[in-house]
Amino acid sequence: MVLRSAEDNAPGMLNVRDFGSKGDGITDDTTAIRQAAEAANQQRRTLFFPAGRYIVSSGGFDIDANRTGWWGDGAEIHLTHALPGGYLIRLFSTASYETARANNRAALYGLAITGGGLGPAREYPDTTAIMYGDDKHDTNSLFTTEHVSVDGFAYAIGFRGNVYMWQMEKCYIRGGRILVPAGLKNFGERMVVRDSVLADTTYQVTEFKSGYWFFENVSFDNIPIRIAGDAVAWFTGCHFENAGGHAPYRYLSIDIENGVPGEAHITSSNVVNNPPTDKEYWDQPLFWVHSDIRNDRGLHIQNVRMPNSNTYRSELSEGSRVLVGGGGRVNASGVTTFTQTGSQWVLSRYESLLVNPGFEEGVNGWTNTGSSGGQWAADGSRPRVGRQALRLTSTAGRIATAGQTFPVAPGRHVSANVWLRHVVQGRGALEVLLIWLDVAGNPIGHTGSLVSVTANTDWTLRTVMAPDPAPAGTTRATILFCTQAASGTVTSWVDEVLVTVL
Ligand SMILES: [Ca+2]
Repeated sequence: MVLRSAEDNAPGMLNVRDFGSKGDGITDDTTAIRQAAEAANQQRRTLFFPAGRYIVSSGGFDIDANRTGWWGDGAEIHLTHALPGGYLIRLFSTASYETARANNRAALYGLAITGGGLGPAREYPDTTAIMYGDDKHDTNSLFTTEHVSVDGFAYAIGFRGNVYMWQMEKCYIRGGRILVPAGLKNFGERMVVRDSVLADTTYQVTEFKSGYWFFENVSFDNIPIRIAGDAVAWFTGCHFENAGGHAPYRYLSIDIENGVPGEAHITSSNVVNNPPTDKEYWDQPLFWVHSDIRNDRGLHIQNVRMPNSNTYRSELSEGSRVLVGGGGRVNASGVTTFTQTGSQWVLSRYESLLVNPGFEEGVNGWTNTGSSGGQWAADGSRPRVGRQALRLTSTAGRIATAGQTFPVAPGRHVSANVWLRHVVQGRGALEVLLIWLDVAGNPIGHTGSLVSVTANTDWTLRTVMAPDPAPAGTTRATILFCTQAASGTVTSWVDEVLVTVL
């Protein structure tokens, strides 16, 4: 028995130092911790780790949360090398929520679990820091992990077999993916992550393939997330930052697994990017939804804010200023963007407010009422997308136009992505503008030219955004393409007109 001060020992707990562990950062404490953990399990008591750095050289510590738990007070448990295919700590329970009063306390508390260091080159490969559940017990419920940090493992958190009514609170998971396999038993009922930080997996994708996940007040920093199959995830009061930007890494991907698309709800949350550098321009939509658009699974976004500042920009590179890609189901409302740095968004490239936005049905849905002698036609000679584009042709003094009207309320911003091509034999311009309309359909102002193309230009994606929101009295707006020649002949092409009201 080692002499120690009374305050070292929390009431009712076994002290790991009573079994010979040193926690000095040098001594291998593996054997002492195993003996202490076995005694704690037999006596149904919590094992206490006083402050210190406990070195372990092997893993496979199994903790029955119904009988015992590990609590630390500024204690670090450091694994000295990788455990290929293995785990450091596994939590399971031999009693379910129906009988398990013991499970109501935290099974892991106040511990730092450390491995090889941060970054893929240092994290222990094929090694899981904390594994939850097993194949033997249908009773793996009410696990709580609290005030625990993990870093330095390829897999920070793993699940197997059966886990439900599980929660992780006030934890800091840095580096290392979270992997949730398909087919968790009990449907993965009520899996909660609260007031925590998941950070820096450097393009390693954290995956949820089953379970009902509730993330509340969680920061996801530099973490691409994939929700697939039976998994459903709710994100409330969360912060998504800088998940990856380059294909295929996105903030959040909804994917089909075993024929079933995942589902995610992002509510009252922030989405931010660090300022792009040369290497870090965002070239992909932030969210990607691969689902059947006819069912409700997919992505649901409500009250999401994308702030800009000198520190953060919601800005994508030329070529893809799109919030949601992939063609699946998207429901969105209350998405707020800030435009002071010129950032512009289209909500979803598959949710244009226009009829026939790609001219695949000729000019159906479009009008050319502002034309003055210019020609307009659907043209299959060189479409940007699909079989046809719109062609506007003008000679000196003539004007060719095409426009379409869509609903918009006062105070809303209109944003569009559009592909433009322009061939000038002489002198002339293609201009894009918005005309605001009142309830009677009369113009109550226009934006002036938002895009003006005067030089020969092959297909180019342009973002069109009114600098001011729709004025009072607006009920609809017309997006208008206008080609005008001062001399010679000017021909413009337009395709994929994707209009979003923000
Ligand atoms: Ca087309």
